[in-house]
Amino acid sequence: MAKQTFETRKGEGGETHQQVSDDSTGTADTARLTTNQGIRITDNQNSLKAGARGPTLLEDFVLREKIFHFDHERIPERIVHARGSGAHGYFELFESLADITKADLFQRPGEKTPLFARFSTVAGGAGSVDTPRDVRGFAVKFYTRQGNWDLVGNNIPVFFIQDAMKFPDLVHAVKMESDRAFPQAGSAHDTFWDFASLMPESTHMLMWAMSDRTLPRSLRMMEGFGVHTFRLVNAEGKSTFVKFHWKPKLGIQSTVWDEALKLQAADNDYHRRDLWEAIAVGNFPEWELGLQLFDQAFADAQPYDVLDATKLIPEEVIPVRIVGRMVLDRNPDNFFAETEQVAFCPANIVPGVDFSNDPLLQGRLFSYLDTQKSRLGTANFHQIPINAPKCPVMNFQRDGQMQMNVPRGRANYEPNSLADHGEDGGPRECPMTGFTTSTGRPEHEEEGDKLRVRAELFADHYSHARLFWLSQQPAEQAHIASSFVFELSKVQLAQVPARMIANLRNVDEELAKRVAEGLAIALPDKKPAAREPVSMHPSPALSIHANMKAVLTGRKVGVLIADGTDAAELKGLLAEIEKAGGSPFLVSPRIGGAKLSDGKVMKVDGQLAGSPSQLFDAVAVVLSNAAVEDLAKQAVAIQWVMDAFGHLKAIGSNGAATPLLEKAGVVPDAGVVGLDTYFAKAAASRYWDREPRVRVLA
Ligand code: HDE
Repeated sequence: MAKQTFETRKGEGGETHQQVSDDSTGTADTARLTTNQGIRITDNQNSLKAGARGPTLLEDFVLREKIFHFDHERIPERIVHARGSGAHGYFELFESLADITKADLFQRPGEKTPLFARFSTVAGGAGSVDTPRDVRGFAVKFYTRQGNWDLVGNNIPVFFIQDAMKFPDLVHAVKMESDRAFPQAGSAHDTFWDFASLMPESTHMLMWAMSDRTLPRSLRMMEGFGVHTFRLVNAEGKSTFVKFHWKPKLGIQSTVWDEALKLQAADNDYHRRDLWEAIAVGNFPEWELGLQLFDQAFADAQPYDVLDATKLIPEEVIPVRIVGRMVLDRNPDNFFAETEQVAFCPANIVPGVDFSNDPLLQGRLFSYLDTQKSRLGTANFHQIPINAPKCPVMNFQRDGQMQMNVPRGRANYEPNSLADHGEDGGPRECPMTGFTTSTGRPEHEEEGDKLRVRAELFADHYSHARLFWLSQQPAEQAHIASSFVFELSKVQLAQVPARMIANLRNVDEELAKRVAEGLAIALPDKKPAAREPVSMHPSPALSIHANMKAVLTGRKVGVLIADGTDAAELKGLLAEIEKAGGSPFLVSPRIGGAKLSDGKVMKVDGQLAGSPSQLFDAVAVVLSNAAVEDLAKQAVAIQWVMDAFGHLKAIGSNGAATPLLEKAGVVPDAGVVGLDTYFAKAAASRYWDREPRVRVLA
């Protein structure tokens, strides 16, 4: 029998008892399996039975506790944004913003504030795929010295609706249909388009949703936006309107639709894996935080309302001022404890940041706190480590389910005079450093009668949708038109596609015509606009293609090899890819590797059948004459090359690989190159000019 002693340890959470063992095996105490009550378990393989073949006994508390806990492992998933991936990191300030805000994290250049970020899709359940056509959530929790600030945004700067009143309708419409429970994680179905076509205010967001913004190549390569207009407030109480932007260091990069569809089969966890692996190898994802700052006079002078979340302020009008950066440098230790239990709330702000009257934002201020209670089951969810502020939390809130703190003394009310009697009287309010709500002048002066109305300019539903359309390059416009065709072609309610196109005629006649032609239906009459659209200058900042970075950094190159591949040629290629910052991923017909020309076996990262080319940003095919004869007969190899070509990727190949390229229908263009030093440069781009040759777009 092991000798046991008990030691008392003072910990952060009070006093804990730690068992110290001294048994003959010398196994560390922490390696001993115990029940949740700390009882050591002798056998974790067999339940307790009355005889070897007898019934299991009810008294087996070890079994019952284990199964009981397992039964309750799942918690309600988020009603939206259920599928997500998160990481720890920090925010580093570049310049002091003391003149604009008193928020502590914006005072001292160079200072770092810890944070946790979570990215998500919106419509699908927690186990759904990573790459549907969907908006991406972009939520950041800053653990500042003044408390937690949550910037809970999306990868698109506008939203579908203007008023929180419509959110449950929007979400019901987009999620799987309630009688049949499909489709999962996709908007291409009746109820979504029925609703969207009846909501002209959603038109601008639909343009974004139908663009490649909803098909990000990587979570590391998408922008983030706070969406609403917020306020920054300085020490004098002066408030400045602000829109928050996150700019990815790797540039924006999207996939093409066919690629996104195939990715759903190739890797259900494509984005989650990509984020995890990048952080694990030290390629820390990074974004710059930018601000668009403006005042009431600017707001009043615009032909749209800055409180309307379906509108944006073009960067060409108010430039984005870069003030700091976010770096994600640590994967979660435990997905459930951190990524699943993290509870964001737009109402979590710090002194120096404040809300605007945006009616969508105002509704969110209620919703998130409410949802956390139902998801995490207790009003004490803020005590879970991932949600707990990293500054002192002191108040008279008490009790509730799963109370983790042990408040001392009897001061659970205020005012009290217990301190006069030598007892701890507890904390007090602080008029000087506490949070003060901005008076919101002059915006709030417009408050009048209580009315269920929308402000006048909210009725302009099309100007910004047109601005977005006109700011896209031709290939992007073709993708948008084709996405409308794809989505509407899945709709079975006869009246819906025509109703949607009637709306689109207000955005752009050409777009409406292309969608109608793609669906082979007559162009419907134009829907009368509630308010005539105004014309705005195109904004190149809204185009992905205009802002992509032709760099290989952070990108993956699939390299197909087989027995007989020339060792020197392969070595040179891998060195070139790595020199350019890319990560080669070796693929061969068999996972054990390929025997190269020098007789040595080259280990590979993936088997051909399990590593389709949509997993990569560019591909290279390095084969021997003997191997190509065999591979050119195999559908999997032909498809590998054909998809890379169809997805507009660079294809590098050696001479011996030519028969396979020919079989795959590859025709020469700027992206079809040899394996010389030019390959790494070519691999950093996509070849949009090729697209009309590989698919018909609307
Ligand atoms: Fe959310 N949203 N939302 N939302 N939202 C939630 O909160 C809601 C909106 C966003 O990674 C929920 O914890 C309402 C806009 C993100 O955990 C819920 C309205 C934007 C995330 C909720 C909106 C967002 C959520 C579900 C209209 C971009 C995931 C679970 C008034 C600015 C955060 C949860 C994470 C999550 C409500 C509109 C972004 C139900 C009522 C606009 C990124 O509370």
